[in-house]
Amino acid sequence: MRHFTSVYDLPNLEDAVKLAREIKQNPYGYQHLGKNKTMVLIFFDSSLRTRLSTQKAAMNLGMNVMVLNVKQDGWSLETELGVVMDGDKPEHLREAIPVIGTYCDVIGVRAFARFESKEDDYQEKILNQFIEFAGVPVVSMEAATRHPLQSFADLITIEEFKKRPKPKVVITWAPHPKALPQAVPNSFIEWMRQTDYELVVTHPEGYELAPEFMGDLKVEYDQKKAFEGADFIYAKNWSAYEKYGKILSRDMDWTVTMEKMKLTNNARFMHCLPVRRNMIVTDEVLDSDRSIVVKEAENRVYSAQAVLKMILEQIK
Ligand code: SN0
Repeated sequence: MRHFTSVYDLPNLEDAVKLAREIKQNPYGYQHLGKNKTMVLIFFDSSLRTRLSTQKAAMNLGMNVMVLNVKQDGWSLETELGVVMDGDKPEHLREAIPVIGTYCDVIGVRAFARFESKEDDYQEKILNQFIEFAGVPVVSMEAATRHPLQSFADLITIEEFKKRPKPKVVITWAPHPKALPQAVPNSFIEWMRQTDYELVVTHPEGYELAPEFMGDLKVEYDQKKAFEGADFIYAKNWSAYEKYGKILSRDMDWTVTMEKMKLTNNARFMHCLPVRRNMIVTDEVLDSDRSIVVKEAENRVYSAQAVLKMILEQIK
């Protein structure tokens, strides 16, 4: 594996989950791989878990890590090709990316959907410039359309907590005050569709996700029906794909409550975090033993470490 931007980059999904779980038992077993290797983490957007867990993963592998928060610390970067740079952005990605590439062996990059153009976001304009110009492997730490390190951690977590071989996994939309990207649900669905789990997607009308992620999956528009017999409830807000980036509903009837959790098969509650309490999910659910959001976040270290191990083995 050279770059990691989606589930399709993994040589084998089952082996990858096995590797991550093995690394969790023995996190320092591959320190020789990262000796004298450097990772740069570039953030165009905020982060807590991704920054710390990816850095921890790299350090567990013996790597050195440098972090750049573009908005706070770097030059404002121009991302459009062919423009006259007479505005407020002094540097172009076209130079910045290959320069960063000369300072490190692996680049991690976070660049959310910008909601200026659906085409630009869904063509992954920024991530693909990194892949084209970096000269070193690139790891997506949430791009415009996917968040693969999160989905990988989600899958590890479900494998750890599942009580039957083919659990029913439900991803539900929930209300939020801001317009959020579709990256987390897109990616979660993409990964879950690679398993033999029963996957159900539920959301209000108008929140249909891109066909390239949904495939032949049918939406269950009745949230309560979707919850029946579920083993995992994965909540997430996203903005509309069709009416791109729009908020069509703030309907608090979609908030995950303990009453709804009672419709499930003692389901565990999952969310990628950060989570808006009493918008997405009630305090009661989050503070109960149904919630595994912290265990899920912990697994971010091991998804990142499995990915970095596979990449380091290729660049040795
Ligand atoms: C991001 C998202 O893609 O939804 C990152 C999730 C891992 N979430 C947010 O930006 C939440 C911001 C907020 O205001 O709650």
